[in-house]
Amino acid sequence: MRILLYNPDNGVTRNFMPHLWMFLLQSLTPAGHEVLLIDGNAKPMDEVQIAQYVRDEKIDLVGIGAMTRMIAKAYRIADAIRATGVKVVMGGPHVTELADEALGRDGGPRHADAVALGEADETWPRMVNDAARGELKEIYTPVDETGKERKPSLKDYPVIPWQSIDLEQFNLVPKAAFPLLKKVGEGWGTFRIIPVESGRGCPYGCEFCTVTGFFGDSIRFRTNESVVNELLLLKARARKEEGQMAVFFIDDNFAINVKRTKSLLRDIIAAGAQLNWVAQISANLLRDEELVDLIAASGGKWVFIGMESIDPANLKDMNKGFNKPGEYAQVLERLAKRNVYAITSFIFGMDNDTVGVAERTLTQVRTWPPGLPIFGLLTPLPATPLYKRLEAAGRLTRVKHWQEFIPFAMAHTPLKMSVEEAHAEVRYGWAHAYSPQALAQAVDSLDDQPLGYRINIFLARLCFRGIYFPMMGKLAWLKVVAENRRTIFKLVTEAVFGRKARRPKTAEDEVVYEEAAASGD
Ligand code: B12
Ligand code: SF4
Repeated sequence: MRILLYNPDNGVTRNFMPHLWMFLLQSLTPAGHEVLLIDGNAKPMDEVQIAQYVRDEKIDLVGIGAMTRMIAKAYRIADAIRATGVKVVMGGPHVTELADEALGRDGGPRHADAVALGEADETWPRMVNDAARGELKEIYTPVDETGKERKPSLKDYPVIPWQSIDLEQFNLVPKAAFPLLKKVGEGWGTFRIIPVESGRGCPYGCEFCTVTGFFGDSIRFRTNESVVNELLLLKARARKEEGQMAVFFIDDNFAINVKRTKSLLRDIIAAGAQLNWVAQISANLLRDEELVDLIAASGGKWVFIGMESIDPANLKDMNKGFNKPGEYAQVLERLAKRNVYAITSFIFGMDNDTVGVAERTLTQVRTWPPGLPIFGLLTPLPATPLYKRLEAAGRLTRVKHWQEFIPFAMAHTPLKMSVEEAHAEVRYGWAHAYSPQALAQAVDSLDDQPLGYRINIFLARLCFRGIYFPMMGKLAWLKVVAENRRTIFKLVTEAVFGRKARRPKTAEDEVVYEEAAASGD
């Protein structure tokens, strides 16, 4: 069969990296079938285009995966494909929780011929074989011989052939940025961020999160050797294509077992498998100095920290009392000392939030080393404890909010603010953290870092801005470039003419500065 795996875009932002499930299922597909991949973030298609593609490419089976946020688009695409007579199977967190919706068993229209519940590493090959024989069933559940749910072990993780996979659609270097990036150094023809998992599962059970329910509260790890080999493959590819390759360890909590993480990082260093990497790690686990040393030495550049709130009462409500706002600054300083920075994620619209929460949060953020703050609204995702609590209390205002997806819009009313006030707080957060002034400050505060580093921070900030402010078209980008022209001019001037002597920070520096200025250095 010719199989197409498709991941829809969310219509608002473009993801900066491809989705792992597609490469994983491609690698797990039984021999004898050809698998094509389309990520709507990189190759946007509407319903008409995808139906045409399926006909032109003579596709026999389509697999679609989607988070709740993209499910409405996923269903529209699935409907268009099914109308051509081709079967559609769906998987991922949303249809796992609401299989009846996808199968049209809840009174609504049917969108999928079959769904894979939960992790599909072991069920996908069965689905493909059944589809090839024309015997596709409706529901595939990962169970053992006795019918008990079985989570796949990651001990025999497949080798994803990164050396040969077509990654053309996933190059992040925009052509317009070439001249600037060339100045930063050789090897910027491509820039890819590749998802790699080293383990699955998280026992913490935060109230709003799908993960503990979906992947389970017991944690499974790949072997160090298999992760290291994957990094070596990626490194070799980057060298071959004279490009940049970074890795996003998509584990929900990369350091959930600190001993294991340290041993993995040591093995990465020993094998010379370092690539620049990003990972999600909760703040409580970053108290360990040795861990942070190893993060930096193994290539760690950014850590995504789900801070959620600076209010301990909110954190307690969300079952995330292990986050201690009092130690956030210390944790970020510890990282920054090793040139590792943080993507700090906040949620507004929690029950103890009141008007002004965005400014109160930003006041703290401004005292921290520069990072990438992101702001979202508390969203009741299907089957989470949060959803169940709000539903039981009759507080959901849009019970099936995913069917009519609106970015950054609440689906329930918080206790101490109106919905509109919560929306305004998020807008305030983004507008003030990503204003041209804030971007310039972030670049200036890293004045003692190499130029390439500061350009990276600046570009990362520009891209992150696009999570909230639509930046999909050329016009939107031009506007942003115009607004930030001073910072761009400064960085470009430095790239072309070299760096001016820096402004002194201490009396001792002042002498050096004056001498440098006198010598024209
Ligand atoms: C990496 C990641 C991201 C990346 C983007 C995705 C990417 N390019 O990889 C980033 C950081 C951008 C991101 C953003 C967001 N994310 Co996210 N993300 C993840 C994360 C950590 C890993 C995803 C992953 O690769 N997992 C590993 C793979 C192997 O698992 P999987 O994708 O589930 O696939 C398996 C099965 O589901 C199944 N499967 C999946 N698809 C298909 C398709 C078919 C046909 C079949 C048969 C099977 C199948 O088979 C796979 C193998 O077992 C997950 C949590 C998690 N651990 O999964 C959250 C998660 C998916 N994200 C989540 C959320 C909520 C978001 C945001 C909305 C957060 C926000 N408030 O802004 C945004 C929205 C992004 C957008 N574009 O709109 C939720 C989704 C819950 C839900 N019900 O939809 C999750 C589960 C985390 C959570 N806290 O609950 N995310
Ligand atoms: S720590 Fe992260 S992955 Fe684990 S339950 Fe909480 S939000 Fe989800």
